[in-house]
Amino acid sequence: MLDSGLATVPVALTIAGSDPSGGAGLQADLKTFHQFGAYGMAVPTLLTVQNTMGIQRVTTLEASQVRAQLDCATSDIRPGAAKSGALGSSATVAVVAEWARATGVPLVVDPVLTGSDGTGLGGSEVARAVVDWLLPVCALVTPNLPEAQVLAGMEVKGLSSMQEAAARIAALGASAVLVKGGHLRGAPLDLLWRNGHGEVYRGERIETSGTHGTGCSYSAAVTALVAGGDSLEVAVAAAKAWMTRAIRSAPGLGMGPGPLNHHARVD
Ligand code: PXL
Repeated sequence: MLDSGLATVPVALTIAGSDPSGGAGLQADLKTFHQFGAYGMAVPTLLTVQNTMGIQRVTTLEASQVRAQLDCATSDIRPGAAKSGALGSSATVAVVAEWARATGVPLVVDPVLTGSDGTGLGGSEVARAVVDWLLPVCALVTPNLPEAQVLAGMEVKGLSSMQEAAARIAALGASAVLVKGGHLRGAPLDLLWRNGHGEVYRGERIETSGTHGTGCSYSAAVTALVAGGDSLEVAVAAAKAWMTRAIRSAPGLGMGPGPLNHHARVD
């Protein structure tokens, strides 16, 4: 049946890499979409061989294969919002940027320049392409602190430098910037920057090693909520509250830094 455009459920799409251990990448995104009540779609860009102890191998799909998946799936079912994760090549970054521009689907960009174990997921050429092509078309970019430092070209170590970095990243073309302060000492705070104005979201520090896939899941939660019609401000607040619960109740799986609890309650 043709998509009537009168979907009764929010539809969210992830364009990301596969983590067969299920804690990060598109597997984490789909679990998060589901938990937030969205119908999830997933276009893989690369396949990793990994578990909680690290990434052993990365196989990047052809950009033309990613384009064909995107066109085929989304010309049938149009997502209300999409997110991108690890894209693997500058050619795939170009495909995703072109798709977002042509369709107008709001795109949340997780830059995945440095992850909890970002080995082999990007590189400077991919990072350049994300800045040049993806930031200008995105609805939101969600760098962690090390990524904000790379994107803004400055040291970031507290709220005032987070604000400065967010303004610089917005000047690169991003409509909105969520700088995630999880790498700060003390209580983590995140900064949502848009229209020259910042909103601070405070969280609590949880001492745990169960943080595999936090970046993926956070941006996926925001994407699911935006797909359902929430504003970025509301989406970030609800996503952050869920992240805190999901990290606190991490199931303790695996021998390395384990996944969070995707079943955690949504407000
Ligand atoms: O968190 C960054 C990330 C993104 N995508 C995939 C990953 C990871 C980190 O492990 O595996 C597929």
